[in-house]
Amino acid sequence: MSGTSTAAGPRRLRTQVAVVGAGPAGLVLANVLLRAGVGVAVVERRSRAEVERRARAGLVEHRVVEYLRAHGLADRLLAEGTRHGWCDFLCAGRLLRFDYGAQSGGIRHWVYPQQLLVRDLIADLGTAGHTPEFGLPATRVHVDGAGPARVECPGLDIECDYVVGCDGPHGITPQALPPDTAPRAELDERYPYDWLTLLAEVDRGVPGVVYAVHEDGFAGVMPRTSRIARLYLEIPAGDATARWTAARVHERLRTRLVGAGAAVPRLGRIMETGVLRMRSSVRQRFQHGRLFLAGDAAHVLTPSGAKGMNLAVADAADLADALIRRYRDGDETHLAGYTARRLPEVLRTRDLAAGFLDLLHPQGEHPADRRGELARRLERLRELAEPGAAGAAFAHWYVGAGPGLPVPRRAPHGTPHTMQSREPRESTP
Ligand code: RFL
Repeated sequence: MSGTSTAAGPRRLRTQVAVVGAGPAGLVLANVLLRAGVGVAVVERRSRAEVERRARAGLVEHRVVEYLRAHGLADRLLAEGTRHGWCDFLCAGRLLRFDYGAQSGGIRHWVYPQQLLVRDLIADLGTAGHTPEFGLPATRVHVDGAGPARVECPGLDIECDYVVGCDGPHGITPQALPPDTAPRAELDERYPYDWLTLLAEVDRGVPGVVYAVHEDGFAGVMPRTSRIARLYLEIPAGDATARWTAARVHERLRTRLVGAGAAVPRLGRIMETGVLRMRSSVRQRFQHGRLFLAGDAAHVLTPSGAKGMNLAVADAADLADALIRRYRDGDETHLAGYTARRLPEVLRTRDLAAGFLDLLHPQGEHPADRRGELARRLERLRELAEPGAAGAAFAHWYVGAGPGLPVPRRAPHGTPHTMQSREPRESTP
């Protein structure tokens, strides 16, 4: 597929499903649809190099890994990722080890950086002959009226049966939904916490996630690779990144982490710094006619539960199943029920992530007030870390031990059902 315009106007392409955005949601959806014989075209506004180095998530749920494995999309993740089953809580000078792998009955999640998963999924699409079109932003989406749906890009018009918006909250597709799908006020929440987020080289691998609940503010250390970790530091509301020099970051991390005795790695080069202003936002509906939203385009959560990427893949899995049923059986009821199936899980995840976020931040304007609250936080963290109902429930949620994601039915001979494939077809008017 090429996005070059001609003197005669934009080139046209006809396919079954147009996917806007090559993040985890769009790439999983495209791979699964193609494997089932559904025609797909993916457009992505960033370059391939940019997409493949966009470091964000790192914890991949058990059910997501199983889903990717079932589709032959997890080979490198399984070979190079690591399974994780515990984290440390630091609070009031105490270290509590939470063995959530044991509390979930032996199920663990995986550490594998998002940009590596994205790289693998792009390579898988390439092997199938469907490399996304990079550097090509969708500029308009038409889903109303008779005739095929359309995605407009500079120099290219895609005609399709369905458009799936996987372009994040600031993409073009959320804007194409009517106002009554926008998040209600109570589902569009700004939490009173700002985190500095850093990607840094470390002198040794981080063996498990560390959550430090400290009167000076929250700090977190997340494993990524043997030489790289993601770090979070709560900072005063509205504080700018520029005020956080490497020296100040090191000093704050030492105060919040080392004091409680956790084995914290020595930081080397800081590769990336940003500020996350904690918020969550969930749309009322994730669909309108022939347009469906998946992942961050439909809902943004705080990173406290490490669920954004996992939900994005879960949305993609649900939509892939519904679209495959539509093309295989001509049955549109599953597509119609997409929001009704996905919204409850998204809302539950939002609430659990927000509750966990609150737990990590003792309230109070001054360190002395927050110090007074640490004993209560320690009690609640202990409830989680010690074997019991609260810990088991959290553990199951955290590792993604719930019901598996829908894997399309297989034909009797063991290969996925295929349906009449309509490969992208290009024409120049
Ligand atoms: P993405 O990954 O943002 O991909 C959207 C893609 O759409 C493209 N795009 C367009 N393409 C064409 N035309 C247009 N008009 C377009 N507009 C945008 C963009 O360039 C982009 O490539 O969305 P997706 O696929 O929904 O995936 C969501 C996840 O990326 C996100 O939820 C997670 O990264 C959240 N998150 C975490 N999730 C986890 O499950 N586990 C974690 O441990 C975790 N840690 C994190 C995180 C997010 C973070 N940040 C930076 C917000 C840690 C951090 C620091």
